[in-house]
Amino acid sequence: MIKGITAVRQTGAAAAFDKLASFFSVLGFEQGKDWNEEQSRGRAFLAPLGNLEFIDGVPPSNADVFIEVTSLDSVREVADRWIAQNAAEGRITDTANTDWKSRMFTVEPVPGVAFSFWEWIDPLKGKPVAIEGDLVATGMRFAIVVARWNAVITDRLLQGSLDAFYRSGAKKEDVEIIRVPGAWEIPSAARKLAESGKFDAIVTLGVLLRGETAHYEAIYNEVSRGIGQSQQETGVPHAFGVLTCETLEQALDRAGLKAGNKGFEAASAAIEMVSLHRKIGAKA
Ligand code: DLZ
Repeated sequence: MIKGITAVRQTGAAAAFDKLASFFSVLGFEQGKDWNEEQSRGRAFLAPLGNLEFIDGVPPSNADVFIEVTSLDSVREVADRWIAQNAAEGRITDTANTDWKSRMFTVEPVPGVAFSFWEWIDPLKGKPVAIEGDLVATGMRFAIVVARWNAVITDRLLQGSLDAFYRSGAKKEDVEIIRVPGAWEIPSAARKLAESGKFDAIVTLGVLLRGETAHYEAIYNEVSRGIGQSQQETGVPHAFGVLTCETLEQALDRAGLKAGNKGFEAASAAIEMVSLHRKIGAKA
């Protein structure tokens, strides 16, 4: 019968609401449904697991929300950068060991609203035994191949990708943008860039509209096959950000309106895959 638990924080002021929303977005939380009523508005952030715990004894920090993560140092890097760029008044503690075999830091993106982030020190405790890429793009080089066809959409996808790269620490000079006429031309440009050896990953962005594209299936199959083949044969990760939609409205929704921004998601996948390749390479 019990369905879920929601921890609600009253932010007090619109500026604090916006700051907290921005902070939780950059950390990579999945966004839930926004709501807007006459008296109040809300923004939800989701985590795969949630539980309610009562503590009898000394609380581990002044936070009343504890967020377990699998890469505390990466989260800390993102949090430090966000505070430096957005909140001079924000506070963050040192990362320190706790008395329950874990490491933790506490951050106040807005003074008085504290969140503690922690991870198990014992890798077998709480954390799946898996190698995973991080979302830190510092020191990575990317190429974005973007189709001009349906530019009203692809420009938004491009902005989403750039947003993801820069927010994750990539430098402007390490992100190259390459424009091609249409989706059909994406694979050949992507292949050339991947073979150049100058990029750690390629992001491909385009839009195919079924209603307006003759031989839609044939074009889509060829574009996706070509991008996949380039990835497999060069070994360079290629993120797939080619939308296939019935209508322009549907495409707009996926380019930042209602259903996230697929350009942002593709760039995030590219960062994660570069990080993963490096980790696998270091282990081998
Ligand atoms: C020709 C065409 C059509 C009909 N539709 C699209 C589309 O929906 N999305 C897209 O990115 N490109 C389209 N194109 C252009 C082709 O991808 C290609 O650029 C031209 O056929 C020139 O080779």
